[in-house]
Amino acid sequence: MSVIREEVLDKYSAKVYKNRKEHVITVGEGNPDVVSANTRAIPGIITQRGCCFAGCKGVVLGPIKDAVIIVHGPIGCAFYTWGTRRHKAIADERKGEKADSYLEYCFSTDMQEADIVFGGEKKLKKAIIEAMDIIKPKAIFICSTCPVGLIGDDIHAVAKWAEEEYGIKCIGFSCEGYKGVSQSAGHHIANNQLIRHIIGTGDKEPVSKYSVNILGEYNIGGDGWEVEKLLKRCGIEVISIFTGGSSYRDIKNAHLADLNLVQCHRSINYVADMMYDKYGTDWLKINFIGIESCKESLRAIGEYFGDIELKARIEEVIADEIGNIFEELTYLKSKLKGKTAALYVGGSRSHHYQLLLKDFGIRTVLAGYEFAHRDDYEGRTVIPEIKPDADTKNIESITVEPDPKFYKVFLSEEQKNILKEKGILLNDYPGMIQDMDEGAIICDDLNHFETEEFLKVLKPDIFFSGIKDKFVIQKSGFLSRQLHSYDYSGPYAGFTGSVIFGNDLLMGLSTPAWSYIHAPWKSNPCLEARLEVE
Ligand code: CFN
Ligand code: HCA
Repeated sequence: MSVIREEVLDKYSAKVYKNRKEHVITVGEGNPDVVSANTRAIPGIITQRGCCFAGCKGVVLGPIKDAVIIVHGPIGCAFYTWGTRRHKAIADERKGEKADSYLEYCFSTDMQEADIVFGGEKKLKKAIIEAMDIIKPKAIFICSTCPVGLIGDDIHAVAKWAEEEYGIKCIGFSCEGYKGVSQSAGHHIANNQLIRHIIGTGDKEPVSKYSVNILGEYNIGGDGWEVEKLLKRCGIEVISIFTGGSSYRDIKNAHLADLNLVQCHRSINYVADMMYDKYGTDWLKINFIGIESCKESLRAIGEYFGDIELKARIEEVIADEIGNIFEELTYLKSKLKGKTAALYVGGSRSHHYQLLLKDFGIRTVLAGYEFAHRDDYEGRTVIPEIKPDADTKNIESITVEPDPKFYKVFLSEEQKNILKEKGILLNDYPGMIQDMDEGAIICDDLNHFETEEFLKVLKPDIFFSGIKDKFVIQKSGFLSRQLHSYDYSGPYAGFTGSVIFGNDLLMGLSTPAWSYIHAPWKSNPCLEARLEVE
């Protein structure tokens, strides 16, 4: 049993210890390594997680720029999901239509006590009438907060009324904060409504030979624009991005793309699976965070389409992008090599960013997710072509998740090779564990106490996380970078983004501010006094 793990957990009561020990593992100590995940956080433990509403409204729907999102509930829920996530967008100037991006606005019914007692549907209708009077959007989304579920307001009936009254798209999202155990439930609810009401309703055919959607890219700090630029350089058309910087009108046409590229699997795998089911659209797990990852992802797309010209173009783009950053990259590597890092983010970045850190020679000593599921830690293989009772019988000990449409399994490398040799399409989704060194710690649903304790024992050079713990970390004398908001920097995706990331780290590590971390009067006297004795 890992000494480090025990050093941190052993301060807990027996009951809490029993729970937390399932969520904290040392890589290489289990066979196979298993992490308990996606379970309810212990009340009062000061988890970093958010709620279902945050996952639906804030994460998946929030970046859609031309939909008015009305938060039906108290004003705080609307305010705290407004503008903090840095999902960027610019208004489109389309022929004959006005520019439309409403991300700067915050729409809410601002429910008061009387609405809770007598019902808030009237107020919601009023908010829609106002939005139609002032803005006239093509789509309105209504997101429920906790009290709405408790008093039973029927947001779906109001949405239906709005569609009939105004001839627009109006969709209700029953994403009350208390549902599920984290943001993750909200992702699922948003995904379901997108496929039910929007995807497939457009008819704008792609113009290029190869077209894709980018799923799970939210354009934080402009990441999505960076990826889109790369793909365009290779001659690949991007039909829609889910949902960074995207518009309701683009998402309508998603079903017309040839392929879905999945960046953040956690938040959007449901759309990928459902689109495969409904439209037969294949999906590829890619990752545009990290230099090696970018190369691999572009090459995988080339392989998927299998066109020699496309593959050659991709190689040219890679060579050119590397050429542009080579000098700076070499310098940054020489400065950052050998540092250690800890990462604690939502549901995919703790993994993706380890790969970028590896590009700079930075080793990860601790990583965890707020709300990921076991497959995000342990990996997943999707075999869309076969059913559970097919050819795989001769492959021993495979675990099958109950899913009627997809055959989701955890497979060893050997097992995968057997299937590949049979010509079966495997969609591999490697988990975080596979990319971590033996002896590194994985901690699911890390809390404030564990953050402070791990800092003391592991002493990483950099701790990547979010706003809730940033200042605790920094005041403890460790560099903290926010991997959610990028601390107002970015983009970090793509080749150029990698260099911006490296520069931000170097700047943070070498600031003279670290020399002021200890109070000067603790080591040197600040006041001088002379005692005169007569
Ligand atoms: S942009 Fe994404 S990449 S969508 Fe998800 S799992 Fe959150 S908002 Mo914060 S930064 Fe984070 Fe991921 Fe996917 Fe962001 S790691 S917690 S819900 N996330
Ligand atoms: C959320 C959004 C968040 C919070 C970031 C943070 C984001 O979980 O509701 O805690 O710093 O990226 O904005 O993850």
